[in-house]
Amino acid sequence: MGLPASLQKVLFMGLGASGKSSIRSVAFEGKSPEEVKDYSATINYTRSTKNIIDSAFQIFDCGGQESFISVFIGEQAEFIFTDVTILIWVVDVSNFDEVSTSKFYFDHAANRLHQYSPEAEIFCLFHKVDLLLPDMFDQVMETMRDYFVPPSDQITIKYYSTSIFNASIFITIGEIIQTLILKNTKAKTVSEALQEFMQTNKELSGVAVYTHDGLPVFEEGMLTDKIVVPANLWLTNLDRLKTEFSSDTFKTTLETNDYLFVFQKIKSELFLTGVAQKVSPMQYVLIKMEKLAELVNQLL
Ligand SMILES: Nc1nc2c(ncn2[C@@H]2O[C@H](COP(=O)(O)OP(=O)(O)OP(=O)(O)O)[C@@H](O)[C@H]2O)c(=O)[nH]1
Ligand SMILES: [Mg+2]
Repeated sequence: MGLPASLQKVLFMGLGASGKSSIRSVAFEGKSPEEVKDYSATINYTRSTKNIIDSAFQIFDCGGQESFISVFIGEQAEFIFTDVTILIWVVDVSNFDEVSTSKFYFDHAANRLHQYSPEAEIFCLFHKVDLLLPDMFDQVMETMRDYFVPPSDQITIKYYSTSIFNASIFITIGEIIQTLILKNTKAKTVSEALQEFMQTNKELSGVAVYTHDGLPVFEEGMLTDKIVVPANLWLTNLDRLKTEFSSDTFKTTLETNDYLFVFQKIKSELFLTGVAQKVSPMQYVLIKMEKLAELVNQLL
């Protein structure tokens, strides 16, 4: 394991209590939504690092109270916004009263980012969507998108709707992180191997590699969106299984009416998962997955 090629700086910003620290804990530290229920404000900012394959991320979780944000976009702007790879701006969509305040700081942050890290990408998360009434969802999202336009036409933003109480947070953060990981040679090799494997092994409908926190880092094939929830459930229970059987190697299958899922621990704190339609004989699927695990392990 060589030194990481470079440390990629990831900023989480947004108003106080919008959900930044919760997202960080759930998506990067394997916490359950229940464990982050009690709100305690981030003072100033926290810094943590996360390694995924050969990529290393330095995650800045910036406190969102106005006394902090105003300093980040003010006196400390150069320090905060220099060498940034991505900015993730979190907006609490259930808190209508503060949306305009969030946009005010967002514009400043986006401009600062453009000034100090012109190559950085901006992701805007409309968060806590679980608190919206289902029939309001589309309208609220449309309004939010129209409102959070970039402050200048040189800045582009990608928008997502998220909640820590469903798979959306893993899908979203996974998608954001995947683009960064794939800049790395080793990761690219793994991704290509998965692609090739899927082309020649039609018994499988989808394969994915997850971090042990539940983030999808590679996904290939048609049905990968079906994997995220079972993968998360499996990962949450894995620690208990490990304790009970004092074993480190686990392979589990899960059958539904239509699908067969296989979960398997591989190297580097990663998990290989696959989904097949039940028309494929189980034994075939298991053998293929075993082969794929071996292949990926060699590449990691
Ligand atoms: N309903 C709902 N609540 C959430 C969600 N995400 C976070 N929360 C709750 O919102 C509160 C926000 O907490 P934090 O994540 O600490 O907020 P923060 O953005 O880090 O706040 P500061 O550190 O003050 O900037 C917590 O009580 C979370 O449980 C979500 O997706 N849905
Ligand atoms: Mg916080």
